[in-house]
Amino acid sequence: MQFNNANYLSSFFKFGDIPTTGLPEIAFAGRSNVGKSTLINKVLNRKKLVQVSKTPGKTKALNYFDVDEKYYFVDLPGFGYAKVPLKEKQSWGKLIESYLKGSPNLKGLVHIIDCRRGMMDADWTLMEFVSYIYNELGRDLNVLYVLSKSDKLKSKARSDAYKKTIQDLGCDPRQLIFFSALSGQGVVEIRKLILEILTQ
Ligand SMILES: Nc1nc2c(ncn2[C@@H]2O[C@H](COP(=O)(O)OP(=O)(O)O)[C@@H](O)[C@H]2O)c(=O)[nH]1
Ligand SMILES: [Mg+2]
Repeated sequence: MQFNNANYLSSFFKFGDIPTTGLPEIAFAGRSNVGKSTLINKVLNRKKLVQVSKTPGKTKALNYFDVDEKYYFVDLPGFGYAKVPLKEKQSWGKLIESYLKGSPNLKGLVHIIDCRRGMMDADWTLMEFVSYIYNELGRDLNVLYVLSKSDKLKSKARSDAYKKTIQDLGCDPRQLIFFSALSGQGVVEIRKLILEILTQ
């Protein structure tokens, strides 16, 4: 298996507190409750490394996980939760902006989308935010899109959701993967793609 030994490193609330080690890292982003923590646990083959929250919008920090002492997985704060106060949303934006701008070792982003909902406003905001920042930097960021909770849809609805999201994103079908923590759909493929991104 690709990732054998993962440990929680630390949670950072300020970009300036993150140590610079030079290890390649990959970040995970998505709306609150989309299944981000569940996905990270599954990819790392761990049950409870990342806390699966029943209260959406609770994680406000950049949570770092050390993987095999070779990579970092970064669980970004969830966004798009309506009940979060504006001030908190703004501080989310600032933290993510300084993180994206100031992390030369960031190799890619896994953007998780609920397959039942498809691209929502908050997902577009994230996408625009990322492309704006990387345009300014004059670089590209590898993005892997994951359609989460695929067990919640029957096969016809699932294939409709796939087609619709490919169309919305205008991305290569290889960039969009279904995932289910219940059935295990997609996990092997996602591990492989993450490793490719980290070692590019
Ligand atoms: N049916 C189903 N439920 C899931 C799946 N992934 C996550 N969940 C549930 O969705 C809720 C939110 O998951 P969590 O990983 O905490 O989402 P996060 O806020 O994006 O980190 C939890 O109740 C999970 O058990 C999945 O693949 N299938
Ligand atoms: Mg979470």
